[in-house]
Amino acid sequence: MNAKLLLQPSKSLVNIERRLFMKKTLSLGALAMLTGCDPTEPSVTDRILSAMSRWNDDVQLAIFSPNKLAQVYTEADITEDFPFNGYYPEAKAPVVAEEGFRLELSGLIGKKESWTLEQLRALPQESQITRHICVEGWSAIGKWGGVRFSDFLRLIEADTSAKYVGFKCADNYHSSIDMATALHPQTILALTFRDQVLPTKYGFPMKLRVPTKLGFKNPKHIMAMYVTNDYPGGFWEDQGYNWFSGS
Ligand SMILES: Nc1nc2c(c(=O)[nH]1)N[C@H]1C(S)=C(S)[C@@H](COP(=O)(O)O)O[C@H]1N2
Ligand SMILES: [Mo]
Repeated sequence: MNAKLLLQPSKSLVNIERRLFMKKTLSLGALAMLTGCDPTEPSVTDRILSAMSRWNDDVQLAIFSPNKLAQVYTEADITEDFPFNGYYPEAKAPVVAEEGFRLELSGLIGKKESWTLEQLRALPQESQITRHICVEGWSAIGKWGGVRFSDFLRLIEADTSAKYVGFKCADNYHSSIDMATALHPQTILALTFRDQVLPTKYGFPMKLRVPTKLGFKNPKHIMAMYVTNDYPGGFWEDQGYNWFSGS
């Protein structure tokens, strides 16, 4: 994906932004409904996103409602040939060996011991069928399974009063989310895609599935994570994409 410049928002989108602000509600689905447009249509997504990017991160954080759920779908809705995306072509996706793999933990975490995939698979698992929306103008419905992230954060005694959770990936990608989103019930440390071990292209060994955020805030190939109060940014975030990028 190219770090394309964000377009100027139209007047109507600015108004929508204002209306949403007053309603203290903003979800990707709601944006699509309010604009009356198909969020899968590229130019529309660009315009929605440009309006969202002007949104102040702190304001968004303040009005984020931690229990608002992203829409869930049925097995029949799952997109066949779910797209691959990365800042490189699919053939370059990093191949991480399960043998010897350990998820490394650091920062404001009580229990910093690393985790094997076996250990993560032994924790209670759940799955979700949700829509992934990419800033590049496509969306697709997928099914991911794994560990509810809030459960994991509590298990490792993360300081959940801290501001951010950051992720480092095998391909040098990185991203971060606010703690409210980390604790959202639909945020999961995904180990499977369509009930199979997460394939390389979709982020083996694991991906953070965050249905309340845009695709680029769903890091794949996670090798390490940390909890911090220092703003961590991210690969696309550092190139100008709105950090919050979600609902
Ligand atoms: N490690 C890593 N994670 C990443 C990316 C990437 O390039 N590297 N791209 C992001 C973007 S922009 C999108 S849209 C999704 C694509 O996920 P998919 O390949 O499962 O569709 O992964 C996100 N997470
Ligand atoms: Mo994306």
